[in-house]
Amino acid sequence: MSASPELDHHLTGHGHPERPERVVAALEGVGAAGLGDAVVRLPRREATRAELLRVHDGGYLERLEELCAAGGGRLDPDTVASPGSWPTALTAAGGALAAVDALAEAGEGVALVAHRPPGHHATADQAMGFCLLNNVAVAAAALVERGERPLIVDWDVHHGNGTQAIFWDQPQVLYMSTHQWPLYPGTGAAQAVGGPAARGLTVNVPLPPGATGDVLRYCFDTVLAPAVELFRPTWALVSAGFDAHRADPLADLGLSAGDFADLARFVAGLVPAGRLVLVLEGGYDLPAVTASVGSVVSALLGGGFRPEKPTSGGPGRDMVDRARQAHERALEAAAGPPTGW
Ligand code: OKP
Ligand code: ZN
Repeated sequence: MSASPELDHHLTGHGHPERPERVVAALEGVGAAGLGDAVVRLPRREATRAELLRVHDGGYLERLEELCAAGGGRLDPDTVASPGSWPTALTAAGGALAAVDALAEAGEGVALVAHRPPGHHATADQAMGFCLLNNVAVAAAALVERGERPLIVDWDVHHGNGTQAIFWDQPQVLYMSTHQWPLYPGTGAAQAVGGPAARGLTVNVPLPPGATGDVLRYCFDTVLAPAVELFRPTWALVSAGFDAHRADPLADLGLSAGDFADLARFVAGLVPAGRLVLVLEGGYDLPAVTASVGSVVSALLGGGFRPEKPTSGGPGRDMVDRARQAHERALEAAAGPPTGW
């Protein structure tokens, strides 16, 4: 696990949902799972400039660092930087890198990266949607550099437009997102399937308000699993937002902590043991974050913490079917499988 709430100096201002207490809530979940010595805390480290440059524009990094050094400021209507945001963001991206390194070294285990700010809306050269640096993309790019083929599963309730844009035409990365539709940021239509060199390696599954865990499980079974069978990822990274939880104040999906546990176990089964990293994205109801993180780590490490039952009965299977059809058409239309398939 990588987390350092005591060194979190990214201040978003009174009333902002993306607040330091979120990481404390996530850590409480790990504690509630009662796994004891099975959980180790990785040493904190910052991402280097070279590691960030694999996905971010150099000029953007300089502007962001300077803005923070000059006292901070507003980057978009709901994205702010404070003086401490730069080192805190470097530590969040560094946490994702440290998790990859630690698992590669150990050859076993799973990693949870619980830092802020989140990352999946950050593009190569733009902060937005509470995100400054794209933590999961930085980790995926490090894996690609090592010749790996990462799968990114983004179950945050918002579409990860930044991650999608960064790997849009990159045949070594498979990106799949489930997200409420319509909702911020407005990207992630099922018809968005990747660039010419990576057609079908972006998989978007927009879902209606009220969708429950069974709809997500159906999606993972019928859309994610077939894509994974073709792509054969060597690692899995999860953009693990917990704002698809039914209690979240920013969105209207109907998941429970138990659903996130099921999804995590499903993703773990898609890659070899010791190759799964969960990176915290959103999640704004603190008790829901605690219950969800606790359930996920417990499910992955064989504990019995399961405070909320899985859910079912909500709408959205038809949208899953449509997304699967869009993905199948993308593969048929590609003039042959792109490199990487
Ligand atoms: C970040 B993450 C527009 C509201 C925009 C931004 C939400 C960012 C979510 N009027 N809100 O994906 O959880
Ligand atoms: Zn979100």
